[in-house]
Parts: sequence; C-alpha cells; structure tokens
Amino acid sequence: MKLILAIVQNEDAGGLLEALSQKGYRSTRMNTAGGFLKESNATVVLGVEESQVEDVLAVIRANCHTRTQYLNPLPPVMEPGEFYMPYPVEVQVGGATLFVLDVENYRQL
Ligand code: 2BA
Repeated sequence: MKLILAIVQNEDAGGLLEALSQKGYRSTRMNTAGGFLKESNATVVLGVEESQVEDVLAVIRANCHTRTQYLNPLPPVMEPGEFYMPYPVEVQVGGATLFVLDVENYRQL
C-alpha cells in the first residue's frame, strides 16, 4: 500500500476531492499553508493500493493547475535619502507537489 500526499492550491482542492471520490478513492483534506508564500493551500492524503497510484496521479494532474502569483519583496533597510522601488516577483505555483510513501501498516479500528 502507498500513501500519497498531494499539496495543491485551494482553488483546485474541491474539484480534486470530488473527482477522486467519483472514482471511489477515499481521501482526507488538510488545510495547510506554504512556507514560502505563507498562503493557505491544501494537503490531500490518500491511502491506495500500489496499482492505483498512477491512476490517482492522473486524476491529480487533470484537476490541479499551475498559476502565477506575485510576491512583494520586503524593502531593504534604507539610509536617509535613498529611494527603493519595489517590483513584485513572479512565482509559478503548482499544479501539485506530490510525495508517494510506502505504508507499513494500514488499519481501521
Ligand atoms: P510555498 O512554500 O508557499 O511555495 C509557493 C511557490 O513558491 C512554489 O511553488 C515555488 O514556485 C516557489 N518557491 C517556494 N520556495 C521557494 C524558494 N525557496 N525560492 C524560490 N521560490 C520558491 P510549488 O513548488 O508549486 O510549491 C507549492 C507548495 O507546495 C509550497 O508552497 C509548499 O506548501 C509545498 N511544497 C513544495 N515543495 C515542497 C517540499 N519539498 N516539501 C514540502 N512542501 C513543499
């Protein structure tokens, strides 16, 4: 058995869970936040058979999209009279960051 951890954007999470559920996959959504942008995202957890991993990855691929976000860098420490023009930095986020882990033991009590 494998554990798939998929970090996806909030905008994609609802559709992804719906698509997974329609195909009979059980999943759990955790509300998380990225360490870099500090914006909320979603981590979807699924326990699946090894033979199902590629199908789940295809569902994730079909439902999670790359988007461009802009980050305003913090201004540097300024000396009096200095001028700083902040330019937003473009960041590509997603479609999904995936971890596929071996599961040693799976039980439902
Ligand atoms: P964030 O950490 O908020 O990162 C958002 C996007 O910012 C990243 O998109 C990447 O394009 C950029 N980025 C992140 N760290 C950077 C850095 N040190 N320098 C320059 N650019 C940086 P994605 O790579 O698609 O990641 C989306 C989210 O997935 C991340 O949100 C984070 O929550 C998670 N993630 C990505 N890689 C991870 C990893 N190796 N371990 C754990 N979580 C990860």
